Formats: sequence, structure tokens, C-alpha cells
Amino acid sequence: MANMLLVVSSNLTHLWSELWQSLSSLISFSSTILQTQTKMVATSTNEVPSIANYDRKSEVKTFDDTKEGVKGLVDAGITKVPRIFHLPVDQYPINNTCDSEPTKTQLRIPVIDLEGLEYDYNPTKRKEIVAKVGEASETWGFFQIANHDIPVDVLEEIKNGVRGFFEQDTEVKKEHYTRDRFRPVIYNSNFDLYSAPATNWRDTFLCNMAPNPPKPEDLPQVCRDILVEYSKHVMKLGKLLFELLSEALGLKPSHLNDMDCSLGLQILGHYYPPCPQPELTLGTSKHADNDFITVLLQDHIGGLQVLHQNNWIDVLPVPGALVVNIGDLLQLISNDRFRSVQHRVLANRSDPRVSVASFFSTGFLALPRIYGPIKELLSEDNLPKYRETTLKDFNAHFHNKGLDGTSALTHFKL
Ligand SMILES: O=C(O)CCC(=O)C(=O)O
Repeated sequence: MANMLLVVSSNLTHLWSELWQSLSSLISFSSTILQTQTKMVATSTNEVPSIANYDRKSEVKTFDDTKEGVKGLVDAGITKVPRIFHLPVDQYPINNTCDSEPTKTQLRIPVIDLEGLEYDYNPTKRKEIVAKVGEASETWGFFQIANHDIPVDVLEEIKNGVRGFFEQDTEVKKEHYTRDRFRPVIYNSNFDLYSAPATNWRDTFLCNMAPNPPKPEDLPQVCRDILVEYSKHVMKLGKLLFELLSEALGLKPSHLNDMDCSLGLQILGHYYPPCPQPELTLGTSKHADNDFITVLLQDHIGGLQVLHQNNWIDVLPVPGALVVNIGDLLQLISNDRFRSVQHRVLANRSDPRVSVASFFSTGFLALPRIYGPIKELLSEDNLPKYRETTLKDFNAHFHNKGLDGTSALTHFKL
């Protein structure tokens, strides 16, 4: 009898396994992605997992091991957002996704026209622009610039180059997948995958383009030439922006450039695949940038939002314009005069979104230079608010912390 039961049970197991195998082969997902999907249990909207009630570390690792990023999940036909991406309920971007009504408020970040600034030197015009840059940096920490001199076809090409990187053959793309910060090109999904409380619906690649650019052959072939060309344009623009920002602080035009604020450039290409449940997650969590300034090129999709007076304000795409934002390091050296403001990116249901973020900082190099509040800005009424630091130490603190919604600056406050 016991033997018969064993035979029946073994037959049943065999049948079940055959059924499962044919089911699996019916579904055309790659085996890696299938494993990922099986392990990364997708919950429905009303089953909200708390951070503690599943083995997040192992699910995150399974996802990382695919080296296919969020795009890999979408390509595999995923219809529910796996729980590693879920925000805690109180942080859902409720009624605020890209698919919903645009933010009701009329507030918009300033758009500053740089026309005439360089070619046709006109002191009155320059003063006007400097005043606008100063005011936007103090109140918003964000502004858009038009007529910045980077040709529209270069902007189009770099967006296409980034899109091309993420949409190329997965096996070729995977060669760049790494968490080694010292590689010339770093492609992965979520730099803070193992420390952040919720994973973002975003893949990214990063290249350190200045002061020591990678050998051209180390750059991804699909966007190699345009990365080099775009970097040259952004470096020139960065130098101009640091002149304007120096003047806005009442310093000589070369002050911030002389402090090496424009020495280091990291270019990040972000890819936000369409998301089946954008209400549960974010493309990029709330954070402020760990650099002096960021020059951001976004495509037409939208989703970037800035936290202003406790409201999330959409940074609407303006064709041909670039977004500039003040980073933590400029807030630190300007002793809180300029503000590094928190921002986030919403996930969206319909189309992939591409953005190219150019970070000015040398934090990825072990340079000995020490940064603290600029002496010329200090007085008895304006005592230093931050302790001095190397950019390497600042970066290390930012990276260990991850995008957890808190400011990296707090750690450096006096
Ligand atoms: O993709 C965007 O619009 C913003 C990206 C961003 O916030 C960042 O790179 O820090």
C-alpha cells in the first residue's frame, strides 16, 4: 500500500513537472527573466509588502544577477511591478503620476534666456541674466536655460545615443553591467540597489568624461562619438554657468572655476522603461544631487518634479532647453545661499523616458582639495554652517546613504 502511494505520488509529481515544463515553454520569456519573475513575487495593489516581510536582499540580488535591469523585466512582458520596487504606502506618488492631470499649481521653475551673453557682450544684459540666475538659485535651486549654444541636433543625438545604448542587443549591453565604481563605463540598475529602501523603475549608465576621459574604445560603441562631442559642449557651458553663478554670489567671474568646480564631469544616461503600475513606485526617488551643479537634458515625456514650498512642481519639458540645478556641494560652499533642492522622477505607463544628467564634481577622484564655505562670503552675520570636507568623503557619505529621502548635507553641518 505504501509502495502504491509512493508510485502514485511520484507519477503525480512527474505529471505536474511535465505540465509545468510545457507551460513554461509556451511562455517565450528568457529563462533568466522567468527565474527573476518567479522569485520576485509581484503583488497586487492591495497586497502591500512591508520592508520586513520578505527576503528583500535575495530578491534584489536575483534582479541584479540578470544584468538586464528594469528594461529586462518589461521586455519579458511583466504586468505587475515586483515588490522590490514598491514604495511604502505613505510615499506613493498618489494622484500625481505622469498619466494623471498635470499639477494644478501654476508655479513653474524659471526659464532663463542666455541669448547674447557670450557673443555680443553687453554689460546690462549680462547683469540681468546674472540676477535671474542668482534669484533662481536662491529660491528654486532649479532653472531652465534657453539659447545655451548647444546645437539642437547635438541634443537630439545624445538622447538617441542614450536610448540606443539601452535598446541595443541585451548581450552587448550586459558587458558594461557592473557595480565597480572604478570602471570607465558603469551600467547598472539603481546605484544604491542594496541600500535603498525601494528600488527605482530606472536603468542608468555613467561615464567619467573629465578631467580624464575614458579611452574612446572603452565607451559604448553605440553612443561613443556623441558622448565625446556632447561632453565638450557641456564642459564649455559648465564653465559659463560657473562664471554666472560666481558673479551672482558677488565674486569675481572665475572664482568657482578657479576652485575646480568645473574640473570633473560625469555623464549619466537614464532610461525609464514604461511601468505597468506607476502608482506603486518611482523612476527616481526624492533626492538632492551630490555635485556642484547638474545640467540635465530631458526628452518630451516629462515626470521630473521639484519639491518647492512643500509642493511637487512639474519641470515641464521645454524643447531645446536644458535644466540646471544646484547640487549639495554648491549649497555647502555658498553657505546655504544657493539651494540644493530635492527632486524626483515619476514612473509612467506609456513610453520609455530618456534623460542625460551631466554632474559637475570631482568626487569620483581622490583629490586632496578641501571644500568648505567660501571665505569671501562669510562675516560675523554669516558664520560657516558646514565643516570642510574632501569631495571623495562627501561622495562616500552620499553613496553609503543611498537615495533614502534625507539630505547628505546634514552630516556636514556644524
Ligand atoms: O531623469 C531626470 O529627469 C532626473 C535625474 C536625476 O535626478 C539625477 O540624475 O540625479
